[in-house]
Amino acid sequence: MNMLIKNRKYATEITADDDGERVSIAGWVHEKRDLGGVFFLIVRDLKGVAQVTLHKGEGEQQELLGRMKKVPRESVVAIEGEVKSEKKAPNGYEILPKRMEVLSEASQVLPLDTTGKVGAELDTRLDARFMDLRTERTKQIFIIRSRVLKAMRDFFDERGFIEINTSKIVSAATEGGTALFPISYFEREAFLNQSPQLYKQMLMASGFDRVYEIAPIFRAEEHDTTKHLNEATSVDIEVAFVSDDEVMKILEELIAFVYSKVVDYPGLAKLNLNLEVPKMPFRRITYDEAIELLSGAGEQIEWGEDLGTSAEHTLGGIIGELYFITDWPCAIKPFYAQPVAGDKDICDAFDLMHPRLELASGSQRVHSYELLKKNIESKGLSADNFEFYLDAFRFGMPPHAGWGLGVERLLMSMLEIENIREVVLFPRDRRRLAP
Ligand code: AMO
Repeated sequence: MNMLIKNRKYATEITADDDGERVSIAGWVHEKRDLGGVFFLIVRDLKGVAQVTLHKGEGEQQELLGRMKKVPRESVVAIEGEVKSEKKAPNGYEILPKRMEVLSEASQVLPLDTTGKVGAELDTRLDARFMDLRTERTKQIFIIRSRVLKAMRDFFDERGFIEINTSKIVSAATEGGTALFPISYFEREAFLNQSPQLYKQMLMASGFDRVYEIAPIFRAEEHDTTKHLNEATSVDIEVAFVSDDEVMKILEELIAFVYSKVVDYPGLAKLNLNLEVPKMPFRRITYDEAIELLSGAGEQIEWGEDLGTSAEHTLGGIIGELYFITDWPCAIKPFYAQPVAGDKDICDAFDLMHPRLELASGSQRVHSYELLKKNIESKGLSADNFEFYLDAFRFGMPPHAGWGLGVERLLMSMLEIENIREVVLFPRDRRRLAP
């Protein structure tokens, strides 16, 4: 192993207190500045940047100076040198170089400017995503994404949930309204799963009681919007022996917990954000109240009609914070949503809304075999395709409830990002299948 790399320190691990120490760093050539008597090479790594300062005119350093001038920006280098405290440099120190190794030379013409000084279109950034991830803002989005996912796992773990992984190759649809991606599965047709819905419910019949899954969902959405992906990440939970009210509480507690783990993260500064943990309980309005509010704002929705983007924005403008819409018409909710006691047209279903968009949806589930079978058929689906699922309701299925939350939707709303593609490493949309 190259000793320079083996002993490498991150830029932020070195301080002015190391004055006089011999160190080695490794990273990408971020910037080069030639200022008459001195030459600066700014080296960037995961944690930050280090200033390498070479004073010209020192005889034996001529060869090093020549190589530093020549090395293209974004090449990968390892540098060994002496630390010198320097108030004006990043992190309060500079490195006086003794040796430099070019580990990988970059081509001269870069697809993007990694210093953030020259902006680029999102498409250009996504085409060169590996390089876009070198920019501070993009990098921080994905570090925050990782913190959010860890916070979620910690949250569920503390509450006694079991993490599950269900199959993504399936034989039946779960969510009416969005199309499936067909795949060829030997001599049969199969699909990419739209949601772990059927499986997480079946596990309630197994006695697992509280499960969660964080995994991809696949939706063949034809439209190309700033809030839809064809491959998204969903956080799903299912809980037995509880009502929808309890899983709504778990949802708002999860959101508040996740925010609390992000608000004091220093990297947020790179996104110019001032985050606050949302106050609980979140406001709850019924579907009827929602259409009344909309009508007051001049937007007419027929009872039984779904709320489109315009209605979501109008309501968001009126309410201005996270809120739930409850008591939905069963006609626009999936077959597994349980009707409220005494009214077969309204379901114990809910959506969690951010003023800009829907974040999650869930419900109390039908746990009666007969009603579920009837609901499947009345939605125009064939009960035969759901036999494996229906079976789980014939041999002891407890009452249960759950929800699904879009990770990308949560992130984009939290970080005030307009386009959902920004929070996915390699997004899949109507046009994009690579990288
Ligand atoms: P639903 O279809 O509402 O519910 O999906 C749940 C959440 O997943 C996210 N989501 C998406 N995000 C980006 N692009 C998409 N194409 C996309 N589709 C969905 C949204 C949405 O609120 N089985 C139920 C959940 C349940 O009842 O447990 C379901 O999948 O944030």
